[in-house]
Order: sequence, then C-alpha cells, then structure tokens
Amino acid sequence: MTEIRNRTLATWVKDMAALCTPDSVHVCDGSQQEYDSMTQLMVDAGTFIRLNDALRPNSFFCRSDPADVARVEEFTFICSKKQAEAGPTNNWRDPDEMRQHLNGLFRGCMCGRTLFVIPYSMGPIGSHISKIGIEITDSPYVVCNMHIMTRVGTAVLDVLGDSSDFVKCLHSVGMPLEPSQADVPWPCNANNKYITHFPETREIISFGSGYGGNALLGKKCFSLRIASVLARDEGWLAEHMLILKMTSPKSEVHYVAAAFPSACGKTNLAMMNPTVPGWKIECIGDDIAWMKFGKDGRLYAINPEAGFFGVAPGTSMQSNPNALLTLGANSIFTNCALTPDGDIWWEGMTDEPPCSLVDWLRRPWTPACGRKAAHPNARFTTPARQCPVIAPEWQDPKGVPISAMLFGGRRGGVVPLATEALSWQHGVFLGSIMASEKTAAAAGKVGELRRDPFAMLPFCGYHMGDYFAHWLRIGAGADAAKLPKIYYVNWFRRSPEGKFLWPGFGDNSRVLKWVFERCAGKAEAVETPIGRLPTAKALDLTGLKLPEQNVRTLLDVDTQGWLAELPSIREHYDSFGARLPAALKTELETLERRLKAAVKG
Ligand code: TSX
Ligand code: MN
Repeated sequence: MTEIRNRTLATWVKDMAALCTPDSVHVCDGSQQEYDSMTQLMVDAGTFIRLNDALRPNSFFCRSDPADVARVEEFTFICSKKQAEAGPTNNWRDPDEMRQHLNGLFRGCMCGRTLFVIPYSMGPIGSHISKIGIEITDSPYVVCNMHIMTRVGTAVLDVLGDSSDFVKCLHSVGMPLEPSQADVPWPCNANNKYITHFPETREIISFGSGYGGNALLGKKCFSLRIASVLARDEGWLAEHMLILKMTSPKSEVHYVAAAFPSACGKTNLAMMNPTVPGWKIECIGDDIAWMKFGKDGRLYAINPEAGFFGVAPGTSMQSNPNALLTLGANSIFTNCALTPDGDIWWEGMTDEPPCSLVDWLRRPWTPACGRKAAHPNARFTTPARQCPVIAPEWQDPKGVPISAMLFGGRRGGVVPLATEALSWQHGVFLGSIMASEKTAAAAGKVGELRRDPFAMLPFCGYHMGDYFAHWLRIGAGADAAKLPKIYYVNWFRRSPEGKFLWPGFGDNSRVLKWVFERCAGKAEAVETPIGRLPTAKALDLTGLKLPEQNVRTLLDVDTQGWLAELPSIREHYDSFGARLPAALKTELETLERRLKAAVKG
C-alpha cells in the first residue's frame, strides 16, 4: 500500500483514525486496479450494479438513500472566526463550537468500515494554478467518484513532498457498524448532516451525507468555497464557470468562460455542436474555472476537475449529444432508472420511454405509472477525457487565456439575447445582479425571480460584498485592454404567448460568434443604456428562418422593464449592507440615469 511520508499528513491521518476508529486504513494510489477492486467491492455489497458490459462497459448503476439525494444548503456552514466574514448569504457557526460538535459526531463513526485516504490534485498535477487536497472518507463510492472527478494517487503525494500546503477534507457517511451489523446499500445519517468549511485553516469537514457536492469534497467545497477565499487572499479568481474554446474558419482561437445559475444548461453549452458552418467549439470544463494572471497580463484559466458530475435528466442526443457520447463507458450513474437489458435511462433521454424499468426507488416502473423513473437530480460521473469535443489542451498546466466571460440567467422578459458590458466595472455590476426564473425543479413559486450573483450564491466562502470588491480589484489592478470582455446573455426570452423566441442549444454559437468577433474587434454593436447590443446585422442568423419579430424582441432594450426592475436590484444590494462596494451603487445609479434619459428621449 502507498506509504505516507509527509509528516503533517501522517500525523493528521493517525489522529483521524484514532478519532473515527475504522477497522482498517487504505491510502489510495489512484491506479486502475484500485478503481476496479473498489467497484467490485461495491457490487458485492449491493451498492453498485454492473451495467451490461456490451452496452456500457465498466459502468455502474447506483441508488442513494431517498433521504440523501442533493446538496443540503441549510446544513452547509462557513465557520470563520467572525460571523461578519461569512456574510448574509452563508450559514455561519463559531469554528470552535462546530469543531467540538463535529468531534462528538466523528468519535467512532467509522467502526466496521475502512478509512480511505485520497490524495488528489485539483487541476493538472504540478500546474502552478493547481492545488492539492487530501480527503479522508469511509465511503468507497466517494473514492470511485473522486477517481473520475480529480487526479488521485501517488503522483499527488510526490508533488506534495513534505509540504503542509494541502486542504484537509474529512468526510464520513456517519453510520458506524456494530460488529455483527449488516451494511445497507447507501449508508448515511439523514438527520445529522453537516457540510462545514473552515476558511481560515483551509479545512472541510462533512458528516452524514454520501451524495455529490456534500461528499466529493474537491468540487463545490474545495474548488469553490475554500478556493474563493484562497483566490481573494492570493489575487486570482475561483469561479462557477464553464470554459470553452472557439475556433473560427480561419483557425483563430478564443477561449470563453461562462457562469449560469442551475437549470440554464451550462454543461450543454460547454460541449455544444455549433450550427454556424465552419466554426468549432470544444470543451475545457463544464463547471469550475480557476483563473490567474499570466506574465503577459492575460487571465489564464484551468478546469480544476477531471470529470463531469452532471445532472442526467434532460440530457439527450438532441440537447447534448457529446455528453451522451462521453457516457459510453467507465461511468457511474446515480439515481437514474435501470432498463431490463442492464442499461440506464432517465426522463428526456429518448422521445419514447422504455416499456418497463426499475426506478431510482427500486420499484417496477412503466410509462403509465405516473411517476418519474429517475430522480430529477440523478447524476452521471464520467471522465472528461472521453468527451468527443474535449479540447486537446484541456489539461495544459499553463491554462488557457480567457478572451470573454459570459453571465446569464433564465429570463422570460426584459433581458436581451446578448449585452456587452461597457467596462470591467459594468461587467461586475452585471454579474452581481444575475438572476434566473425558478423552474419546476426547485422549491418556491415557478417563474419567481431569484438573484444568484455570479452563480456563486451557494458557493462563495466569504462575504459576497467582499467578493464583489475582489472582482473590482482584479479589474483595477490589470491592463484593461488585456482583461476579458464581459457579456450578459439570455437564451430564454419568451413571446407574450409564452413561446421561446430563441432556438438556443447549437444556435447559441451565433451569439458566441458575435462575442468572438467583438474580441477580434470586427463585429458591430450599438451602445444603449444597458450596454452594447449586437445589431441585427452583426448577428449571423443565416439559415435560421427566425421571424423578424423574434429578432426585434431579442435585441430590444426594454427600458420600462429595466426601470421596473431597479427596486428589486436595490433590495438585493441592500442585503449586503455596508460591504457592498460603492462602485456598484454608482453603476446602479448611472444605469438609472441612462434609462431615464432614454425615456425622455
Ligand atoms: O441547455 C439549454 N440551452 C443551452 C444549450 C447550449 N437548454 C435546456 C434547458 C436547460 C437545462 C435550453 N432550453 C436552451 C439553451 O440554449 N434554450 C432553451 C429553451 C428552448 C427549448 C426548446 C426549444 C427552443 C428553446 N425547442 C425548439 O425550438 C424546437
Ligand atoms: Mn455547478
């Protein structure tokens, strides 16, 4: 077994083993053999079902406890010394009190289980933008998923050497076993979930849940909540953004990063097939971007992840063929449905559902039964390297230079198809007021407007007002000509009858083409009170047959609509109190002035 020579790590592992009292300790080497033995272990335990090898080689189906199906924001805590540091968007607990409480929960919590030590790198091993985490967990499901989602193993320990520069991530499903107690397929502690972050000491402690973002601690917990604090302190950006590469027919290249709230199709955009002839789009990442300034003054991004942990329902050959092609082998499917021939299915995967299935709750299912076969938050875990449109440089340790950043949301009205920010500061303003209308999937009234600044509301590890200030500082300290241009986009504008005005999906490449040509200084735009909009001529709509009225609405500046929205933006801003940067208040006032001047004409 892999040996731990790092003294800080060895001491921590010894201490945690003494606290959690597992039956054994396994240090992960990251090998294929380790992955295979771990999946077999779970097949034997009844946690995994091996899928039909002829249809989906080396892939597994898994159902969670119905009480453990999603991230639990109400039990997610930022444990900074001062409550004010966590800000109004986070749950806060005193770090000493939380540690004491967690100590009680972790005492003996791994009885009857193996303690796994997972050394992992977020980002290509050895990249100057990458960071190392060590996750201690009692969940083999977590080990398998971390194998896909991060770079795991001995090579990480080699890079770490004797440094103590790693994020300690402690995780337990919180269900110790008595000597003769049989395990369950999905152990968890449904009534005792704690997802806790200690930004000052760069630690993560998670108890009670085995699911996704609660348990795969490299993702939301490290790469966003803890990394956002590191980024603030070290002068870089840790963002909830996809990264894509766009290549023109003349082989010119621009890289774009984009932030969207949930249910806007971020993964679909990250790997879409463009409809504009001759243009190519390739994927660098679908969820997280870490960005640092290079020596040339440009902002370089890496995808810290190595896989996709995507929402399965709605993923089809129509909405995202490249995701489905990625999923052809070596993948884990959680809370999907099982077909009679040993494959998986979910709502929206095919036009016609199969005649019979076993659903995510282990019950027989038919199309007529009136229930969903897959949980709406069912997930696939799949290696990024298998994506047919993964960019060859997706693991380049230098990262890729970002030319443009997109912000967006799901808006039936008011917000045009695309708007270019007038400046970095105006772009930060647009990011800070990002909003999306609720879909049926989440709690709250359908159609209700929810602000989700930079799509970071659940993921910023410190005060959101300070986060806005950090974004402004990044811009102020940079060469403005080398900063990415910022855009606000909306694929979801509707007609008064409720029909989508924009075809979306691959046709979003038409908007990206305009963005690309703006970056190249070639495309036209008109300055309006809300920013620079494409002219109808500047948007390549050839072959679309889009009614002229649609184009007019999509590119219309709804002055009255924007004016009507100002009170809601003001209320949003008031929630950040004195830590809201004055520059953003100024942007809001300037916007109001420009809108009112437009009304007077
Ligand atoms: O992912 C989406 N994107 C981004 C794709 C690159 N979706 C799926 C919903 C989010 C999970 C979209 N839905 C997009 C979109 O751009 N646009 C829409 C709205 C829409 C839905 C269906 C149609 C058109 C627009 N259908 C037809 O026009 C036939
Ligand atoms: Mn995400």
